[in-house]
Amino acid sequence: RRHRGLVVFFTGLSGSGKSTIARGVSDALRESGDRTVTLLDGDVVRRELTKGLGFTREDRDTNVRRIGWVAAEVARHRGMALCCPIAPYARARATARALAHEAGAGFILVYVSTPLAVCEQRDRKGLYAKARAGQLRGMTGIDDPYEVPTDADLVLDTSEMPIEEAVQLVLQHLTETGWV
Ligand code: GGZ
Repeated sequence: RRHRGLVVFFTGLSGSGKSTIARGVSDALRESGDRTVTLLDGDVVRRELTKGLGFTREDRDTNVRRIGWVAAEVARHRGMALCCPIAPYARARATARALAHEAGAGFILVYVSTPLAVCEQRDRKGLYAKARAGQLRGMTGIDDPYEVPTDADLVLDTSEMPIEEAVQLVLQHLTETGWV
């Protein structure tokens, strides 16, 4: 069976659970062996692909565009690319969608909608505390925008379910829509 390529694009605040869900989906799909999966992990991307970029609007747009471009190239060759940048701007997300479509691939937008209060409570890297203390400028959700998607294919709030359930819901969506 020859699949069409697919980009699964997770967007949401820092600490919302995007990477953890994407990793879970990636592991499950690799396990089932049906598709080649490329996980464009956030930390790795900013270290290898977009090193040197910061968090201005321009740099975030460049970051998201490069991720979207690589994901589209993966999907052009019938792979499945999972990516999980915050991607706070609707226009940059729309560009990623357009790049996937131009590559003849599908595009699924997963909005990880975990509320700011919960992400801030988790604060795994201490960035929210720094932002509240005025030691970090331009933290998404604190003093930098996050444009809530109006075009999400799936919305998952990890404060309302365990990660495994969020992973299952993504896999279920991919099955129902015929992608796996
Ligand atoms: C948001 C920031 C910031 C600012 C550093 N705002 O929880 P994390 O640590 O691991 O994930 C966040 C990551 C965001 O990078 P992205 O490439 O996903 O962002 S974007 O799509 O907007 O380009 C966070 C850390 O970097 N981080 N400073 N000011 N997140």
